[in-house]
Amino acid sequence: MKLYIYQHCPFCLRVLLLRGLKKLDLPVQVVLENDVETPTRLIGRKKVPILQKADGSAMPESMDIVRYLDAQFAPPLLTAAERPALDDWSERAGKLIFRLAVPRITRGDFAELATPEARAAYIEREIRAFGDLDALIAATPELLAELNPLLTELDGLIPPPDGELGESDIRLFPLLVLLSIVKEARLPPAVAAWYNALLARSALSDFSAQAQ
Ligand SMILES: N[C@@H](CCC(=O)N[C@@H](CS)C(=O)NCC(=O)O)C(=O)O
Repeated sequence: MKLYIYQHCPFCLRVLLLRGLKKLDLPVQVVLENDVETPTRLIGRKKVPILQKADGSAMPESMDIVRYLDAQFAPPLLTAAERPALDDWSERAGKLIFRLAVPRITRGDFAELATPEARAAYIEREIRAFGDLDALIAATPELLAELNPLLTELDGLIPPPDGELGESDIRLFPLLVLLSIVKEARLPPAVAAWYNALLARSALSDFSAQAQ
């Protein structure tokens, strides 16, 4: 099996989190942002993550891959019930976190942006999705002022750091990884404890070393 990803991609981070937590021996290949051919050959369109299975078939969609891998490699890890309040938070805060993180990711050090052509393709894709990226950087204080009350709210919702995990945790974690590229962002204590415990257990690195 092989997993195709972009390092910055929050959907890919869902699968990377499960892979890390379950210590799966699953090779990872980073696809360049201007490589249309590889994902199209596998799933007929330019999207990651993609899991290439042992039989050569390819599976798209992060949560499908997460469920498949969790079922394939016993014991199952994602045994906690859905947490609707957490999913609702991820839905609301996600849009804000994307607007903070994406312009910084376009300037960041990620393997999928390793060539000038790949970075240019990514910048073009994100300008199509988010508009003027410099304007988003300039709006950092306003975006953080909107996000901080949401982070305080999350501090009251977050499960204990050593608790049972479920799909809601898998959806939330990548948003906090994205936020780690925002230098001024601060996690409240319970959120930080949960996040740092998952980082340590999964042996993943976040983007804080290149925070801007
Ligand atoms: N619903 C998909 C979304 C995956 C997705 O949007 N991936 C983005 C990267 S974050 C992508 O590959 N975009 C490529 C493009 O649109 O060119 C999933 O959960 O896997």
